Amino acid sequence: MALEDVLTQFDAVIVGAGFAGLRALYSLRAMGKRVCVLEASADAGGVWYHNGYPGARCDVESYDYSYSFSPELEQQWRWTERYATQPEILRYIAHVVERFDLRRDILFNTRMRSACYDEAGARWCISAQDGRQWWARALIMCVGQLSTTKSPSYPDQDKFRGRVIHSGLWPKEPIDFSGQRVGIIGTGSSGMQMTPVIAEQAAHLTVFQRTANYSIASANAPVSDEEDRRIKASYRQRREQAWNSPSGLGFVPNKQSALQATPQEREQVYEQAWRRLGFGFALAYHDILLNQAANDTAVDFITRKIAAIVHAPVLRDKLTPRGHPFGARRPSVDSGYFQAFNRDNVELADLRQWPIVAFTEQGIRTQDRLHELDVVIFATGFDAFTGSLLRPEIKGRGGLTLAQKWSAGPLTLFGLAVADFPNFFIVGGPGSPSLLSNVLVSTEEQIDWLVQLLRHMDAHEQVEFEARHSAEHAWVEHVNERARQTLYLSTDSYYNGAEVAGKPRVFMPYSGGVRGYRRLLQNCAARAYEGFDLRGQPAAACADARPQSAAPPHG
Ligand code: NA7
Repeated sequence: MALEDVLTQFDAVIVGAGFAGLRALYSLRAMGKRVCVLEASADAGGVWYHNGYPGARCDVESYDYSYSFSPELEQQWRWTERYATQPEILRYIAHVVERFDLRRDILFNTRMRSACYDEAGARWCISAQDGRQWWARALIMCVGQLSTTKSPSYPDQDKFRGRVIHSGLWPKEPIDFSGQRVGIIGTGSSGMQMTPVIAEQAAHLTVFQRTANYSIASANAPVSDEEDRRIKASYRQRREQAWNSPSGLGFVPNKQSALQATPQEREQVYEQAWRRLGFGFALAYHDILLNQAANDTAVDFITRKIAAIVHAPVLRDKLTPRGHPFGARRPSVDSGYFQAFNRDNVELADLRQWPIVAFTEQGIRTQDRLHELDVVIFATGFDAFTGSLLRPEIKGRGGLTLAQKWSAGPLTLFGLAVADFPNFFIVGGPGSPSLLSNVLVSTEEQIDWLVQLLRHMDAHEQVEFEARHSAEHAWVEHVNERARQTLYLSTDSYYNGAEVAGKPRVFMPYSGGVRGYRRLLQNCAARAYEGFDLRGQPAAACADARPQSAAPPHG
C-alpha cells in the first residue's frame, strides 16, 4: 500500500468540530480508533463559533449545557453566569480542545464536498472542496441542526450601500454600532437576544417583525462561589436528573394538568416558573404542549407579562404573539427584549401590516415608507435539521444520494442511521430529540451508543452496519405518531420544514424525550441491534445479503 493511502485511511471521519464532533473525536480516539475531523471553519465551536452577535447566549443553563463525560472537567471548569454567553461557551470549547489534545486530529478550513460509499470495500471515500480525499470505515456527520444560514432575497438587495450581516455568520472583528442606524430582520432567538444590546449602542434600531414570538425572561444571574460549590458537590445527581428528565434540562414536568389547577394556583406556579425556569417554563404543567386549552392558560400569563413591560398600547399589541400555541414554534429566552421597545431609539416595523417591498441604496422600503439604515442584520434563521446534511453530496448504495432518498423528507432510524447508507451516522439527525432537548444530553447519548456499537462490531469482527428499511419506516411512523400527540403540528415552524419554501413538510425532531429515547437505543443494543444489519463482510460481497430497496413512508 502506498504511504499516501496509509495516511488517508481512517476508522472514522467525523464532519464538524462543534460540541458533537469534538465529543465523537474524544470518545472514538479513547477506543483506539484512527479518527480525523473535517471542519469547514478556522476553529472549533460549530454554531458557537459563528453566532457571535451581541447578546448571544445559551438558553439552557451552563452547568447542564456542558459535557458530562469527564468529572474532572466538570469540577475544574468555572461558569460565571447561569446562562453562558457565546464568548464564554467558546472559551469552554477551546479549553476542552486543549485539555484533551483534540486539535491534532482536526483539519480546519476543510469543507466536505462529497462522500461516496464503496460497497465492495465497506468504506466511505470522503472528498473536500479542495480535492483532498480520505477513506474511512465510518462517516459520522456532526454538522448541527441550525448551521446552514438562510437569508431573504428582496428586490435590489445588492444596491444597499450599508453593511449586511447574518447573525449566524457574525464577523470576527468587533462591530461598533454607535451612531449607526441599524435594522434587524427576524425576531427568533437571535433577533430577540441582540435587540436590547444593539439598542444600547445604536443611534436608532428598527426591528422588522414578521411573526411576534413568545419569550421567557431569562432569570440570568452571576454564579456565586457558594452556588458553584453546591452544584459541583452533587454534579452527578444533577446529571442523573437531566438524563432522566424528558427534556434533558433536569426539570421534572409538573404531573398536574394546567386545567386542573385553580386560576390562583396557576398564577403562582407560572410566576415561580417564570422567575426561575427560563425555557423550562413550558414544563410548568405537563400538558402545556399537549392540549390547546392548557396552552391558552400559559399564553394568557405570558401575554400579561408582555403587557406589563411594553408601555405603548399599539406597540404592545403588535409585540404580542398570536395565532400559534406557546412552544409550538421555538420560543426565546430573552434578557430585556420587550423592555428595549420602551426606548426612544427603538422602533418596530410590522411586516404583516407593511411588508418589505425592496432594498434601496439608503435602506429598506416597506409598503408605507423608507427606513434609512447603515446596517442590516439578517436574524432570519437557518435551513434547519437537513440544510447542512444535504449540502454535501452523499452517495450510498447504488449511487443513491441522500438528497434523493430524502426528497419527500428525512428517513432515518433513531435519527442516527439511514438504510442504503451503511456505516453512516448522524449525530443530532432528524428523527432524534436534538432541538427538542438539551442538545448536549441527546448528543452524548447518541455518541455513547455509537461507541458501544463500534465495540460490538470490533468484538464480532463486523465491518458493515446498516439500518433496515422496515425499521426505518417504523421509526419515522413513531416520530410522527409522537408529534401528533402534541401541539407542534398546529403551526408552521422550522420543526416541520416550513422555514424554507419548497422544503418537504415533515416533522423533524423526535418529541419522545431524551429518557425514552435512551431506553429505545439501549433496548435496540440489548436485542443485538434489532432493526439493523451487522455484517462480517460487505453485503456487496455476498449476493444473498444484498439489501433490497423499499418505498419511503412519506410517500
Ligand atoms: P429562527 O428562530 O428561525 O428565527 C428566524 C426569524 O427570522 C423569525 O422571526 C422569522 O420570521 C424571521 N424571518 C425569516 N425569514 C424572513 C423574511 N424573509 N422576512 C422577514 N422575517 C423573516 O432563527 P434564530 O436565528 O432567531 O434562532 C435559531 C435558533 O437558535 C433558536 O431557535 C434557538 O434554538 C437558538 P417567521 O417566524 O418565519 O415569520
